[in-house]
Amino acid sequence: MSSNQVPTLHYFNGRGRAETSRVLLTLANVEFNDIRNTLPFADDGIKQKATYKQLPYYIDGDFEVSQSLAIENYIANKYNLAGDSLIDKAKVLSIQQASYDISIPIFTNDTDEKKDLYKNETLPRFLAAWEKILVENGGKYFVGAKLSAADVSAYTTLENLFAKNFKDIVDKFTTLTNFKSTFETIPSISNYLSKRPTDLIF
Ligand SMILES: N[C@@H](CCC(=O)N[C@@H](CS)C(=O)NCC(=O)O)C(=O)O
Repeated sequence: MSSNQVPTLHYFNGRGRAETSRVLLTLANVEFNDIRNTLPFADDGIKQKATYKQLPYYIDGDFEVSQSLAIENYIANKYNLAGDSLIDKAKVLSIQQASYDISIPIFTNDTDEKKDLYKNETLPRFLAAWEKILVENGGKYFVGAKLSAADVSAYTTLENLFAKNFKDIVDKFTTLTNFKSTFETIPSISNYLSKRPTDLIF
């Protein structure tokens, strides 16, 4: 692949809404330009190009797309990580969307009441559902019999939870914690994690 064919993922210097796409590309062994724009987001350059003037924004040859979940799905479909059947594709998307339901409140809950509800009710409910799905599917993969975008979304979400002081809650779900540890031993992932830039934001 010549350098001008390498896809480019524009985001900021943090995991945020781009990390799942970065990990998907890593798992698929796809070389990519990991562009980390500075904040405040200058009103020129990529901001002018991005559909909604927000990031992440993904460029693959002539194709350009906004919205993190659309980018994740494009990458997952292109590199056979989106599920092998119609039903598996729906199951993968269900985990991907649950990931956003889990992750977004970490950053947006702005009152003690909302934070308590999240910690005591919402998060345990979502994690219990994930534990059940994973156990019922054999404990190794969230969907089907091989790694998929569902596993990547679940991994990056669990990693966010560890980073944001919810490890004690995740630890109550042993299949999920084992899944996280095992995912980190995949050679391409372990290599990526060891070289990943330190987050400045998110
Ligand atoms: N729904 C969009 C949300 C994108 C979004 O809110 N991006 C933020 C960073 S997480 C951004 O570009 N902020 C800079 C700005 O709005 O100037 C997605 O998931 O991609």
